[in-house]
Amino acid sequence: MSELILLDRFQWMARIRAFEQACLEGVRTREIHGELHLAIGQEAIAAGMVGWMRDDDALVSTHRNHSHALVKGVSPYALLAEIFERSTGLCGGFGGHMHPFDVRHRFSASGIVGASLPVALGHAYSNRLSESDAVAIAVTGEGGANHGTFHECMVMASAWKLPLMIVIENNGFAISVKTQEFATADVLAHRASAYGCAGAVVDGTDVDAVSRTFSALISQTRSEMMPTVLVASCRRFQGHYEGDVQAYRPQEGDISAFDPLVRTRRDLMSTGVPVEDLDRIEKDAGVEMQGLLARVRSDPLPNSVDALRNVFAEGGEG
Ligand SMILES: Cc1ncc(C[n+]2csc(CCOP(=O)(O)OP(=O)(O)O)c2C)c(N)n1
Repeated sequence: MSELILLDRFQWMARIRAFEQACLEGVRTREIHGELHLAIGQEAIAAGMVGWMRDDDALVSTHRNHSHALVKGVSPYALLAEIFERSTGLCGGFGGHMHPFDVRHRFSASGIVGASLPVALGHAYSNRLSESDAVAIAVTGEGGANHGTFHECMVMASAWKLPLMIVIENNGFAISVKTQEFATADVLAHRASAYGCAGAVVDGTDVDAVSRTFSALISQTRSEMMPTVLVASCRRFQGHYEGDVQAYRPQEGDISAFDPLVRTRRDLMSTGVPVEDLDRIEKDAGVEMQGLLARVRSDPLPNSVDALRNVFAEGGEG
């Protein structure tokens, strides 16, 4: 594990955004079916985690999962192919964008809100049983943090001293429900103290702050074998899903002040990084993801004959 410099984190954010933009294209062309949930505006949270997770740490995410998959080491090509429903995808094109599953990188996600928590809890329990000091990270939205699973997992993880870290991405809305209608970021973090655990709040648009806070909490989870909760607040730039008309959303005007890429760009320029270098990083990220998209588009779709494979356990009796 190593400390990345801010420029590296800028590059990660640029790659995540370019990946999301490549997905956006698939909605416009109707190559992607069903709901697509993007994390444009939320890139600093995933990019701040880079360098602090070990290969044997598990990361379990939500319906809005692409950024987390990428920073956990999932191949962007296999992920994009999965989202574009190709047989070369991570799950052969049958999982789709909400259910990527990568055993090798200990990454998975679920479209069931609140489901990342018990799955991560299972990883944490398994780590404890095998006397490993690997950590399990559950990402959830602030809406998901209102589920019973959040509290049930905190009860069990604190009672059994399990290395579970919960990252709450507080993007302001759970579909159309404003966070401020039920909690503040502080209230969400204080929930950890009800279980005798540490909780922290961070500005999720400040990649450097996310990195520092995430690093401290994951180290604490690992060394103390106790759950922790990190609340990272940011803005969701897109609708809940692509196609959401967002009638519930007030006119927010210029939201570039909340754009983590704009903010990091400004910070880097103030330290003397030339604008051309930053432009090149963003351009290269776009070229990389458009290159993957071209590859994915020429890949075959899954064969319908395989639709029922890997659905039921095979080889059992009757
Ligand atoms: C158990 C369950 N209930 C409801 C839904 C429908 N649903 C999908 S996303 C979502 C809101 C999630 O909000 P939040 O956890 O804040 O995540 P965000 O979308 O803001 O990233 C809901 C209610 C679901 N997928 N699963």
